[in-house]
Amino acid sequence: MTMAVSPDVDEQQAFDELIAQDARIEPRDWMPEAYRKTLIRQISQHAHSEIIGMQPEGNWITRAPSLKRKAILMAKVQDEAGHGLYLYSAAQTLGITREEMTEQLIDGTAKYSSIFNYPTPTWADMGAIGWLVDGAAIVNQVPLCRCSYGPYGRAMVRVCKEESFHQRQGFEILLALMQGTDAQRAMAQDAVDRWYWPSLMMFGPPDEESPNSARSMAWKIKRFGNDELRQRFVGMLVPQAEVLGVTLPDPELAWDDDAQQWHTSAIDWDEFTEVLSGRGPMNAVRIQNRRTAHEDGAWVREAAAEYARKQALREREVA
Ligand code: FAQ
Repeated sequence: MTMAVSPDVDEQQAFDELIAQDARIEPRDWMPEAYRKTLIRQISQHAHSEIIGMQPEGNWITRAPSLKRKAILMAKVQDEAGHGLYLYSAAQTLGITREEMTEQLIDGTAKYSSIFNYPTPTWADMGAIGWLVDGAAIVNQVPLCRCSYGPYGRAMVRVCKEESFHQRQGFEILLALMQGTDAQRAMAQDAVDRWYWPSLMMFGPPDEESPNSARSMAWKIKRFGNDELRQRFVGMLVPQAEVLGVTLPDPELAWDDDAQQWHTSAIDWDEFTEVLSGRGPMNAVRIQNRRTAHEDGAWVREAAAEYARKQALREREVA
């Protein structure tokens, strides 16, 4: 006599096999509810980060020092809007609507990257964001191109190509400033001093305090832990800082040959917790701006819905 196998057991087994084979899970495949929830959480937070991330640089579009710099900065900020839209679309394939995600962002309940809650008082901040923030984003996101969930992994391929251009443009802004006057060099160093530690926090809490890492790695959503990626990032920055002639603001930073890793000073995780709790320097401004933009765009959504309604009516009349 054969035992009846519940469909869920078969489905779970098929899912586990796909993960074990490093194959992709696609939107119509069965997936455990917790896998779906984790992906919605991570992808929507990532999308919100891109959208909120337009604000610190958007602040400098009208004040870029030349037409060329302005055109480049506009293109970069537009790319960020594009990344947000791919990512919202990827999250939508998991059953959440764009409206729900937007609501969570503007009512302040959704998380987005801590890094975008810091101000951008000088032009050198555009260089530091490109070099450090996009640099961290690349180190974090290249492994996500191999994420087990198809739509997210595929979106990441294009996003990473664009982040790579973003990082180079930031590096080049800093290089130009470092080759300039004393005041320009000081401005570049000051921006690096302000963005360095927050960029290390982008990778998330230390592994032993990261509640999601182990499961996300077992599901092959994340491929590496937060600390390993943070280490890789520091290793990438050290030689680049030398080329730029800037100093990374960590007197203890050194290669530890025994541990085969970078030794750094302690990261101020209290600051990270404060920013995540909504008490960073710019949290309130970022959300308020996003809410205002959403309200100002209401007429566009209404017009589009009305157009779609009329089109559907016309099609029904023709049929
Ligand atoms: N900020 O258990 P884990 C960019 C939260 S895009 C805020 O380690 P997980 C492009 C985390 O959500 C930057 N929250 O979590 C650009 C979780 O909270 P929850 C965004 C953070 O998911 C450049 C809790 O802490 N990139 O820069 C942060 O396994 C320039 C516990 O953490 C992505 O989103 C943080 N830094 O690992 C745009 C990449 N870190 O949800 C404009 C995709 C952690 O349980 C200009 N995401 N949290 O309540 C990821 O790789 C992961 O989600 C991590 C966190 C690594 C961020």
